[in-house]
Amino acid sequence: AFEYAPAPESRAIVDIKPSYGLFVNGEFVDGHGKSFKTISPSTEEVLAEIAEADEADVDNAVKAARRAYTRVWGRMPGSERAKYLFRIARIIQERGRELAVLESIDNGKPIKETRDVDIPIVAAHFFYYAGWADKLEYSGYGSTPLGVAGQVIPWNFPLLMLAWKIAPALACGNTVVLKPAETTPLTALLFAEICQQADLPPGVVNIITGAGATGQALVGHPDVDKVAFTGSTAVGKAIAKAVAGSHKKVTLELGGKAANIVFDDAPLDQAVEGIVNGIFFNQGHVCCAGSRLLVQESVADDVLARLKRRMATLRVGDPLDKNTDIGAINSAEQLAKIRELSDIGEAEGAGRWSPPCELPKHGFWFPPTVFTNVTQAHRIAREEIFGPVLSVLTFRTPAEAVEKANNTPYGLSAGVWTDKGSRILHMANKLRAGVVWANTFNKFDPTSPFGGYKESGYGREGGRHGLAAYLKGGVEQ
Ligand code: TXE
Repeated sequence: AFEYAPAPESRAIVDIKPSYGLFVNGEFVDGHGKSFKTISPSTEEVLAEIAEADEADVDNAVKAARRAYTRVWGRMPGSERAKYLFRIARIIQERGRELAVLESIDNGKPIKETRDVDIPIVAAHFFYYAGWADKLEYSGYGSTPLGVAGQVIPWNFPLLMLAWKIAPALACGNTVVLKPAETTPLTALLFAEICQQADLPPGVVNIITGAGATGQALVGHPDVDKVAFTGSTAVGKAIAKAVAGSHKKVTLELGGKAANIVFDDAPLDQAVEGIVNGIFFNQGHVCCAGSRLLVQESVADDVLARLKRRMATLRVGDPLDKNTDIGAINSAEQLAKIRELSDIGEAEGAGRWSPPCELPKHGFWFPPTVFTNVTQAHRIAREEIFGPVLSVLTFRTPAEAVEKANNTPYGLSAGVWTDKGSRILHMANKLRAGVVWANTFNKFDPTSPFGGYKESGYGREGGRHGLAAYLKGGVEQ
């Protein structure tokens, strides 16, 4: 059992209002539709009542974005747009603590991640793309924006996914209507306030809240020129079908089942840290999570023993406690999915292990879990669990590692742990994954493109390549 220190990050620094409207044309307005509640997954308390945008609300937001594009943003010199993006980046830094606490409360992820990872990278994205705004002629994709972007994002990195979507869109001269996920709307709504604080012209950024139907209305709106989606593969396919044949340009960032491959010459303690980071970071709610450990047979027992020792030190609990490693699972639905797939793993004959772990009484929790003796036929080796659950498979030769790593419908990321530089290059060439990390994992940087192969989607976000999605001359990769 763990002893918890009282949460030192005080909730007092965030101001959660009882209810929120939609952010359209620079101000908060009431929606025509219904409303829904957002709850804290670590306590199950209701945080706020959120407007659910209907088709008329979506239409208003798209109209506001179109007006702002035609009259202001689409004709503003890049050097002027850059000033707004730099201003937003600086306000994010200034209000970083507030954003981090709010994100941890609404999403359930540990404060040390929101404070040290999510929010700094959010600011870094705005700084990075601010730098591109007046240099687009060097992008290789021209400098003509597309128009209005409709963006739908998931709940696992609410503010970071917002930054990945909004920063490049604005830098290129597009205006935006963005829909955050229904379980994590609060930081996007605080970002709307930041847009006001930065004096961003009304309508350049519009935030509309709601569930799948709102997202569907947004991506289907005839006056949206660009659709950017991050979420499940099933919804990504539905969106691709819905926009097929239209003028809309689409980028999709979908699921993953990444292999984290450990060779016998790897520095094993370092590799174990990478395995832990790969699957337990953000409760495993990560599209590029290293959810399949492929370990070379000769070191498998050793690596597993070290991994279990390390897992026993992970602290699960209050997201606002700075010592917490694993926070709350984002929703009851996601918890049910993780439980179901884990039970299937056990029923299919894999060996299940978690360290002794006393979970809080309220909220949604799942202990760090490892499955051994997993075969490629097992569902836990094939399907995205999106939780703190690792499936371990072994291999003998590099060729076998490649074959197993690529044996998945996905292709978002992979990790290679070895002391041999030539092996890293060999593996990186053979792995069908958009990102291959070498002797590290889950490293994100605004200068690096990110995106998938196969059912992990298409298009790239981040870096120079991330501009392609928002410029007329860019083609999907
Ligand atoms: O995703 P959805 P869910 C995977 C992960 C997870 C599973 C289900 O395996 O367990 O998906 O999660 C909006 N048209 N990922 O159900 O439904 C929705 O409101 C337009 C991986 O939460 O895809 C939300 O804003 N939009 C992933 C967003 O889509 C629609 C991150 C994502 O929700 C829509 C999240 C529709 N028809 C889940 N239906 C990753 N790649 O990181 C829903 N939405």
